[in-house]
Order: sequence, then C-alpha cells, then structure tokens
Amino acid sequence: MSELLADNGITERVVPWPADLAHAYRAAGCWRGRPLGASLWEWAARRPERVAVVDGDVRLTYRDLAEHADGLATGLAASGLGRGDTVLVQLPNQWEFVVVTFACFRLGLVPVMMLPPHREHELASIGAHVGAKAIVVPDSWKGYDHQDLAERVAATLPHPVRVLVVGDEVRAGHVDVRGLIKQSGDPAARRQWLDEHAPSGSDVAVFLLSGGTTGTPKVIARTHDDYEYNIRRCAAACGFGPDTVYLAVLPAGHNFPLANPGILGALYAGGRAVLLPSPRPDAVFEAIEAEGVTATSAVPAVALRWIEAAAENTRDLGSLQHLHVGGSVLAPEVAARIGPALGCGLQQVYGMAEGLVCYTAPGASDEEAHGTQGKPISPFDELLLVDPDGEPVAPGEVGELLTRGPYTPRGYFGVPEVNRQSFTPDGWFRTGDLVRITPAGDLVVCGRVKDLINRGGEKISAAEVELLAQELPAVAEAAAVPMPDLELGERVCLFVRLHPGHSLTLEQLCTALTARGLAAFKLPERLEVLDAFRHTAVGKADKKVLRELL
Ligand code: OOB
Repeated sequence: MSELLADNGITERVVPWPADLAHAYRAAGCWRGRPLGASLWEWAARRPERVAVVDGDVRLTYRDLAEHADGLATGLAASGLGRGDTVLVQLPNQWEFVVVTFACFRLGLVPVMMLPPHREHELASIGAHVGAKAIVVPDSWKGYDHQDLAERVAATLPHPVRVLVVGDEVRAGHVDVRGLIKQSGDPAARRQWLDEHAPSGSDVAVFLLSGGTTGTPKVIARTHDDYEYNIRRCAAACGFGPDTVYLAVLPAGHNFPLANPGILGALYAGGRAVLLPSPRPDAVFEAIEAEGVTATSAVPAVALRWIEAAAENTRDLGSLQHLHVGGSVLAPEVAARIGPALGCGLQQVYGMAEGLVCYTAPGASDEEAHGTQGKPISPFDELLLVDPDGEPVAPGEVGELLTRGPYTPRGYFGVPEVNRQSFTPDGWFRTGDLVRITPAGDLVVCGRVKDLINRGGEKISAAEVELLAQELPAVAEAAAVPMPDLELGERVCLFVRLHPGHSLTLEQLCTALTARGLAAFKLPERLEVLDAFRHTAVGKADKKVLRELL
C-alpha cells in the first residue's frame, strides 16, 4: 500500500482558527481531537448489531457500516488515494453515500459534497479549485448518464482523475465502488492499518459548498473537530438519542440533512438514518410508517407539499415527533399548519454551510416556533448585528449578522481575496443575512444583503448566472434577480440588455446555459429584455430598481 503524504498541500489553503482560540475550544471540550472515522468505530463498539442505515431493502448495522467504510477506504488507499486528496462526491440519497463519506473520513480523504443536479460547470470548476483526484458518481440517475459526465469533467482537469461508480453498469476504466466495499480480506487488519494512518482532529474532514455569491460556489473546509462538535450540539438541540430514526430526503450532501443533526447526528446518537432519494409526499409518508421515523427535515417548499398532501394521507405518521424546517424563510402561517397536518412538533432551523446553526427548542411555544429561527447551538457562538457602516445596531434592531465560533471557519478554502470581503479582519463571518434578536434571545431572519436567489432552499449565486449569460453573443449585460414565488419563495429572473441587432428568448437562453454545463435548478425562469440598465455609483446594475420592476 502506498505511503500517504502528509496532506497533499490542502492545509496551507485552509484558514485556521487563531491558536489561542483553538486552545480554548479544546480546553472547553468542544474539540476532542478525534477523527470522525474513529468516532464511527466508537459508535459501532457500543451497538454493533443495531441497524444504522436503511435504504429500501438494504439495512446496514453499525458493524456493517464501519467494516464497509474500512473496506472501501483500504481499496481507495491501494489505488493510490491518500490523506488530503480530494474527491468530488455526487451521489443521491443511497446507502453507499454514507459508506463513501465514512471511508473518506477513515482515510483522511476529503469528500467534496456536490449535489446530484450539478453538471460540468459546477463539477469542473470545483474539481479544479480543490485539485480533485477522484469523482464518485452513480452510473445513471434520473435518466442522466453520470459516468459520462464524470469522464467529461475528468478530461478538463490537469491531472489524472479516477472515476468511481456506484451502480450495476460500471464501464471499463471506471472503479466499481460496491466491489471495493465488499472486497475480501481481514477486517481486523484493515481496521488496524486505518487506525494507524488516521487523520487528526484538526485535519479537514469535508468540503461543503457555500450557497455563495461568487462566479463559482465557494468551498468550506470543515475539520473533524469542528464538524463533530457541530453534530454533537445539533443532536443535543434536537433531543436525538438511540431511539431516533431520522429520515433524510433533502440531498444528503447538503449540510442540513448531513449534519444538522441529520444523518451524522442520528448515528452519533446511536439511532438510525433512513435514506430516501426524493421528498415526494407519498414516498415520505410510506417511509415514516414503515420505519417508525421520529424526525426528518425539509425546506419550507417541501414542508408545504407535505402539509397539502396530508389531507389525502392514509399512512400512520404517529411516530414522527419533530420536523426540522430551514434553508429559507418559513411563513408563520405555514409554520402553524405543520402540527395539525402532520401531527408532529416543529423545530425551525437557521443554518449555513459556513457554520452557525440555530434551532427553536423541541418544546418551544407556538410564538417562538412559528415566528423565530431560534437560538445558536453553542454557548461559544458569537453573534454581532451591524448596520451598513459596520457599526453595532441597538438591541432589537435589524442588522447584518456577523458570527464567529468553534464550528464557523475563519475563511473559505483557497480564496484570500474573497475572504477579505466575506470575513472581517478579526475573523467575523459576514452572513449576508439581515436578522433581529428578540428579547428572549431568538433570531428572526428579516431579509438579506447578499446577492443570491434562494429557490426553495437551493442557493443560486446571481454572479454565477450573470457571468455565464454574459458569455452569450447576444448578451451585452445581465442581472439575475429573485422573483417572488408562492411555491418556492423565489425563482431566478434574468434581466438582459442585448447587443444591437440580436434577440434572445428564455428557451434559447436556457439551452445555451445548459450547454455550458449549468445545473438545471439555476436556470432563469423568466427573462426580461431592457433597453438600458440603471447603474449604482460603482457601476453595477441597480438591482433594487430591477426588483421593483418585478
Ligand atoms: C442552509 O445552508 P446553506 O449554506 O445552503 O444556506 C445558508 C443560508 C443562510 O445564510 C440564509 O440566507 C438561508 O440560507 N437560510 C435561511 C434559513 N436557514 C437558512 N433563511 C431564512 N430562514 C431560515 N430558517 O440553508 C442550512 C444549513 C444547515 C441547516 C439549515 C439550513
């Protein structure tokens, strides 16, 4: 087996916490100095025969999960992948997602959590940014050939990239992930070898993607220490325990279903994670009944679909204790319908891949649960609300939320120039969210100052869409603006100014953006052609005027 390099150079592109704070977080017991792969074996030692992961007919016990992860990790190591190498992971919600994630944790490989709808644009730009050595994809998904996509992406990267495939139709030259998971050999010897070569708690465990406001999504490096703390505190905030059965229906690579408390929180607590690849109400209700699901999470648009479908529901949803709703604004009227329709409690979640997570308490009053986004999960979370000049606002006033803490990293990965804007010199992360804090200490999200579109919880960077649109020969200038929408909250409207003599329809625009590899959920759903744009003092399109036009 090849000797592993120290970290393949990623550490120098990660912004660390200041040494004195890191020391304080360790001393306070936030950071435990253990990699998440070792945690899995700890959990497995406590309850080896209990079911940990359910996907359709597949039921993995804690021991199965740990041994599968070790099998895959050693297979990946034998193929030359090692600590600090990065792997684009693009899998739907299926059991192999969990095994791949833990195999990476065991070996110190860093999974980059892509989403199934991502295409060449996202995979190639992020793959180049992190120097990805491998791509994990399903053979095909929703009729789309992901092996082909992975090959096209690999061809754009300057170094060799292994294509790892989950599925029955693994093409020649690609690696069969299930084959590696089930390889023979002595599990105890594998375990010992991996223990000896384990990453440390301060190493990067996972790369999450930021909702982002830049041309390509930003990458957030979460360490084993900080992510484990995040999982532990979220599990506590949601009362997760050994009886928890968590249903993951949102895309598992998103921080919310992955770790807030999500799949990893359920496993941390000794419970069970049930994976379902779609939030369709009938499938969700069936899974709740069949598996005795106690908690699940949804973005408001999905929660609304479930509420509306509940009238026709014949399944027994009695096991469901709590629904976690977050990712975008939940209207209080919708919040009030959740209990009566689904027979469960509501916990609102305000969180971000960059760190900070807030919950309303499981037993909160209606006023709090329906009208606020709750309190931070850690007493070490620092919050500061500032006005546009960066000055603190008076108590109770609305301001932009800045935050720091033991699981909120101090910068994005490898982009010092972006970091100078997204973080203050003393390390506060500018969330771009406008927030007020109630006298009881609960956050209420009131709006945002960042330039993105929140389409039912999916964040779309305005700049990303604009830059691609401006590559089209017809387009002289483009501005993407959120268009209010009853179902999804917001959709993308693109305003354009065309070059003289050109025309452009919405269909032509979408065809061209799709050809450039943009994920379908980012496509504009309305196009407005203007003769001229109003500009701000710094020469940018004045989006306030455009939003008013809508
Ligand atoms: C979650 O994470 P991201 O990284 O996709 O997006 C973060 C942004 C926040 O900055 C905020 O603008 C918005 O999503 N957001 C909310 C919200 N929760 C998130 N806006 C209003 N109300 C809420 N409850 O979306 C995420 C990560 C972990 C847990 C939950 C959500």
